[in-house]
Amino acid sequence: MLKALIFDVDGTLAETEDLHRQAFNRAFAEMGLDWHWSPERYADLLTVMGGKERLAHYVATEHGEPDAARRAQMGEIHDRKTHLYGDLVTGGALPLRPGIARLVEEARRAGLRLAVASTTSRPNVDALIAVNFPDGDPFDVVACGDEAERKKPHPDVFLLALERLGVAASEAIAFEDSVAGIRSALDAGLPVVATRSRYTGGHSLDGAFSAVSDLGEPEMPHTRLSGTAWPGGVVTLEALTAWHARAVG
Ligand code: XBP
Ligand code: MG
Repeated sequence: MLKALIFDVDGTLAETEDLHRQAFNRAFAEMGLDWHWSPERYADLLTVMGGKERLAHYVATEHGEPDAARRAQMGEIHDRKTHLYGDLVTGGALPLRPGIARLVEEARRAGLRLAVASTTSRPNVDALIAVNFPDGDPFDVVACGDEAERKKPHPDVFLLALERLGVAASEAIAFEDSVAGIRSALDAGLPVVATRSRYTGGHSLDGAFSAVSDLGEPEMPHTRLSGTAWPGGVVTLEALTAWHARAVG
């Protein structure tokens, strides 16, 4: 039986990555660094999951192995970036992606358990949820990158979400936007619906049983990319439940 839905955050609940990029650039500027990540550069850097890890990769490849002072500065940059990201999100510039609010509400009404499993830091998830779910946080469980042993593409954060939900992987469906995220969910034993996002245009969505442009709305159907198609171009709880009964039993 389908008992839970588990959503990735960045690129799945909302197109957040460009706000992360802008927040990094603002933090660099505040610290007097002439570093700047263009959208193209950021798309490349997104092959590294985790903002701290992404920054470390950038510094090591562009500015040489960091010394102690630089490492300390990188910690300050990421803390400041998290703060600036929160300001940008709270500034209200970030709606949920098509179909997210609708499917969350359908699932909540049907008594399913809801979780997020993200690489990002907890304050970022809290800010996004507070702005986009003003009537109250609909998620029973939040599992974030800093709480898991290893970040995506390892399955740890999805396994943590399943553990906290108290459901088996065979009783849940995951939603993801990136190749690393899909791998993470699959390795946790979860079936995956992939919704390609702005920064994952070049990512393989292989392994997802269904890949679509987004979850769709009755008045704005999605584009099917591969795998399972959804009636009217809309991923509904009813259709997910029917798929799960057929495919998982
Ligand atoms: C995607 C990520 C995150 C964000 C930045 O997360 O890789 O690291 O880019 O957030 P998701 P932090 O799994 O939700 O797609 O700087 O807080 O790491
Ligand atoms: Mg993502």
